[in-house]
Amino acid sequence: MRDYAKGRTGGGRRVVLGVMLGVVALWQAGVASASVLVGTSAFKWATSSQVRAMRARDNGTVHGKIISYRGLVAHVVVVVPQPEFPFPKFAVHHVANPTLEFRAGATVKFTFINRVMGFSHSLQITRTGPPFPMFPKVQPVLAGTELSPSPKSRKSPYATFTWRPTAGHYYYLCAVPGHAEMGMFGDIIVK
Ligand SMILES: [Cu+2]
Repeated sequence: MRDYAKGRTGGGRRVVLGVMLGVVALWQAGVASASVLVGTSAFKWATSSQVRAMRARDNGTVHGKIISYRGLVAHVVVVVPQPEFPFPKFAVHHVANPTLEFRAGATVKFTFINRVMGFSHSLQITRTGPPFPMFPKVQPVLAGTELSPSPKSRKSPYATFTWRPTAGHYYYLCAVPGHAEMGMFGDIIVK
């Protein structure tokens, strides 16, 4: 980390950026190998028409920024949409970072799809709320995915997992460094 400090004072912004990217790469490698989440399936690949079909299965109802799932089986399709700039975000029914409402005891089936070329994202559920630091400490993660690959050959990576929540206030967020810090998260209300 000495190079990092030197780069800061010496005006070597490239050194700082290089070190930061290196740290992120190491962190991603560590996450990929060290933490296997219960209920997480490996990422698979979907064409655009398959993504449309998956999105059509979401059975939530939109009320402004809230999406409510009243049934005992909730199908939630969370997409990281293009374009993601200026800040990365999630979208459900094209609502950015919505509040998700579920019934306690429901079976909640998440599908997470990353549509952003060249970038990795994840979807994790935790009891820890904002503000999130650059490296969010959100253990234990209650459910979620590993870091996704980025889309390739016109196909988007997607992963599914199932969560059976008890009543409470939860959060979903992206665990890629800096993303939750920049607002890539939302509330989950279970009652
Ligand atoms: Cu992200």
